[in-house]
Amino acid sequence: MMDTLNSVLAPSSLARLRRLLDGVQRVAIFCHARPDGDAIGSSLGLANLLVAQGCTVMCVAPNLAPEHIAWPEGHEWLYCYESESADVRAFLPTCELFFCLDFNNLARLDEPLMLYLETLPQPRVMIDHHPYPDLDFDLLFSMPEASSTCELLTELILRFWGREALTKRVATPLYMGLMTDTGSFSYSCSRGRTFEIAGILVDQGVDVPNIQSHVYNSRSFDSVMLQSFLLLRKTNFFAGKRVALIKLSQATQNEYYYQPGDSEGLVNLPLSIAEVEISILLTERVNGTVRVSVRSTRAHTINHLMSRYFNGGGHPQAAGGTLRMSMHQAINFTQEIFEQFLSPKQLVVEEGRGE
Ligand SMILES: [Mn+2]
Repeated sequence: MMDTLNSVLAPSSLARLRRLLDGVQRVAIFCHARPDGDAIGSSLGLANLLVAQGCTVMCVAPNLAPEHIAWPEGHEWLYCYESESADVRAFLPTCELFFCLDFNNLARLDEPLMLYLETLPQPRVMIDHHPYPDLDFDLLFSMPEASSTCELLTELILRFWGREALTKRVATPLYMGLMTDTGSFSYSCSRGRTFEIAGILVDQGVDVPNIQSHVYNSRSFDSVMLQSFLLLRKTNFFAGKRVALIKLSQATQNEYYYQPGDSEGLVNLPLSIAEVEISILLTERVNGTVRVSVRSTRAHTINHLMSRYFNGGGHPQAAGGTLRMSMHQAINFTQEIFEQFLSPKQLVVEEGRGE
């Protein structure tokens, strides 16, 4: 596994990064739409490091980052393109370098930001752990074996800047992303190295209980009530309880004052039921599409199914997609696909490109 890391962080790539960073003063860091702990954690980790090196940095997320992950130091550099596009558009053309963290295809930025970014000439450095990276970057650090972008970024920092650059300000958001992308070290961490990296971050001074409490014990009353309501009233079980399907309609979102991030972790809950092997969350969007999020036990690989039938992709046991149909149609379609997927005569699912 060290060999994989050595080829990802090959001397030629590190030399290229050194040339790209040479004399750079202004940097923008992008993360994917509907940012999660790993997206925001890696962005703020790198931002804190570059600011300590004397750079001016803006972190750009396509949509608002939920509060439970947007708290680490440096969060004042975080901008949301949806609501602050004027500030973002004023800053980006003045930059010399762009970093793209926790995504590997510009489409993950959502259309308005993607289309704008495509008009800008700045070189793009990608650091990510999703499979099947797009090659439309000037420099790629891609490692699907890494638990999280935060893990890979920590490796890069250790090799490129050295351990002294890993201050508490840098290490804290990195630990947050490592913790959230592994479900508090319960999945995507089959390599000892993931724990070694966590250990290094802890030794750099991160306050583990404080991070845990910010992320998991700071939910709003409405979001916990929404979760309870959805499990009790809006979840279908089928294929002999092997599949759970949670339906989050616009009406329910309005009733519970739904905020982005309120459904974080929700899709994982049915998997705590012994019989459930696949859990699906359908979220009805204002634009008339339905967001599909899926988690599975290791008995199944669901990312290829998501790219084949749901215009999406992702990791083998955590993937997502989008359906352009009504909520009612999306429920029927999803149930049909997953019933077939689990039937003895399985659907033909070819290897597809990831999200
Ligand atoms: Mn990630």
